[in-house]
Amino acid sequence: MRHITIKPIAAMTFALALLGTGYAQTRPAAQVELTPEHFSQLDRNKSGGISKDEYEQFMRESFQKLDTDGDKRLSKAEAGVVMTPQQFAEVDKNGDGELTLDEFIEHVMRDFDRHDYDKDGVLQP
Ligand SMILES: [Ca+2]
Ligand SMILES: [Ca+2]
Ligand SMILES: [Ca+2]
Repeated sequence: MRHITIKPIAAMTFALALLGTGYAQTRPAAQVELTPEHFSQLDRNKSGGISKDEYEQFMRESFQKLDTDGDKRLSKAEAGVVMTPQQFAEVDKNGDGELTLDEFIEHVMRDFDRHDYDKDGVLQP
């Protein structure tokens, strides 16, 4: 399968796990690659790029899917489906052992910015 040449975006792998890609029980999240199918699920308006809005929207939905008990926080167990304990610690800014939506979004949007090399607010394949 042809892979789009976006560098694997660390935080995006959290979300890709939720797209049901035969994910990471067997391999680390960092090795999940962005396939054209993933890309098109993120590129909702089919503009050929993933805008910040599209990315954030997708991540908010991902957070809700991960939050299986619906308390608006991700416990280590909930987040453990898609991230390693080390990643969890990075996202958990205040170190209280749970991820709020704010912590999660802040982390993933910083990741977006880091990969938006030309700083136009859109990730292109
Ligand atoms: Ca788009
Ligand atoms: Ca929860
Ligand atoms: Ca926290």
